[in-house]
Amino acid sequence: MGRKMWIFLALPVLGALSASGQNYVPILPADSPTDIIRKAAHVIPSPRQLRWQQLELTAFFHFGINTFTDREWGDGKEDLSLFNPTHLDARQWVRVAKDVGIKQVILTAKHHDGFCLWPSKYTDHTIAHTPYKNGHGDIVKEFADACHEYGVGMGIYLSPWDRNSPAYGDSAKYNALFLNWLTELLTQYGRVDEVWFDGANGEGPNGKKQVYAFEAWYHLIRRLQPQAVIAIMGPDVRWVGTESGQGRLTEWSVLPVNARQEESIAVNSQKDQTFAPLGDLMNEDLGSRERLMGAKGLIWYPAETDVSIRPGWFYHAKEDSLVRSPKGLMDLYFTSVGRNSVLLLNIPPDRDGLISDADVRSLRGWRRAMDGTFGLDLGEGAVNVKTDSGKTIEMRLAGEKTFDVLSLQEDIRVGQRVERFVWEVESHGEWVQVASGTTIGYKRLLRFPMVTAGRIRLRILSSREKPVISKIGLYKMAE
Ligand code: FUL
Repeated sequence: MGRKMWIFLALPVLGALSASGQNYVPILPADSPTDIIRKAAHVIPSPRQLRWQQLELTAFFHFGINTFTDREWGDGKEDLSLFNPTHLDARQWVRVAKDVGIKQVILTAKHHDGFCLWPSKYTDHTIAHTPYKNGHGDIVKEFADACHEYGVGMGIYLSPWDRNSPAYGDSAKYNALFLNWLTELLTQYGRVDEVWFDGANGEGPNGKKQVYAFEAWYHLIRRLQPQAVIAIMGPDVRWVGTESGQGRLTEWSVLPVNARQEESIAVNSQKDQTFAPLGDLMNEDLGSRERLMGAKGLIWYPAETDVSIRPGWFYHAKEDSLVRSPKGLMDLYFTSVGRNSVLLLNIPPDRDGLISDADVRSLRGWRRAMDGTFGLDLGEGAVNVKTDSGKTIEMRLAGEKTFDVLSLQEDIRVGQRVERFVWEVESHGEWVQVASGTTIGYKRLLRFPMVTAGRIRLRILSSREKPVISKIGLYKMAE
């Protein structure tokens, strides 16, 4: 369930400029393939995208009427008297997340069933009509206050698809309502760092045809919470294309832009712009040289890997034994953050309104494994013995070291450039290849059978302009 729908309409809005690179760059008819690749090498994240990428770990809290009906998608006809989390403690949710190293959390303020976790003035289908705190509760507020108290980024998920609202399908009316909801969420709860628009829509062939006013939504968000990234059906953060937790081995953050936006560029030049990329985001290849050649422009559009700690997105008691293990969570880290993506891990609160023990245990085990693995960088104290025009980086370690994990990072503030590399260690006077890969981007993690060596080297076999590696780390997996 939950395959995102990709109807890319017009998505104007942002675009940070810096001295050397741009968040968006047009491709002109006269540009040669070499020009295009040079341009691609200089597309860079906006400040809000950079901040988001550096978080690495973020979380989702799926919580709502589905928690009480044991469903994944509600139909909007739920009896709201069922909603009564008696021990709800949003501070516990945020603490659990923070303790495991998660830097930003997103709450499903309204899922597809239309139930609002805050007492919106614009619909009756809200928490105000539940037994929770006798109708005086506001879970968005409890959540936001906890985020701000603990210094964890706060994000809002607001489902465009709405199975409850009578306005849904009356495009103008629903879009106005949606703007009202957004305004409430963006003005009543302090700083917001991410707004998540789900592409999922289960309307069948005879369903309601709602045309979303994305541009108006984006402009409102930029005006009210300019630091917030807009994810998925949005310009700043792209869905990785699967809910399995497996990012691509070749993951480019620089993608072709939808051609249609050329007009907007002209009209809005000098303004904050944003564009959606062309095509199917589930495709294996989104940013290869071949892909870029046909583009009308290039944008920075990085991947977010959303995945649940349980089989479902909402809490179901029957899934208590199916919570991902610490090892499973570690694997997710490697296949998301380790593949140039941010991890968005869903941890759904239960009917009491708490993250359940099973999830907490697993998360703690994962944290221990993370600390045990990444707490000590065996590359510390290494001396750079050769850097040949950025293409070969050779280092002498501070003694012989034994390791089985390599972490590579590009300085994405200047762009994403590496296309292919090999990783070698010196053994008995000879260079032996232990790993290889394609893209690096913000971070690339590689695992390989344990090796012991005193000299190591990274050889970049192919790149777009001069690669800029910002960090090489060596680690040994914790037991
Ligand atoms: C999907 C939705 O349909 C799921 O219920 C969940 O919210 C997931 C994160 O996105 O598209």
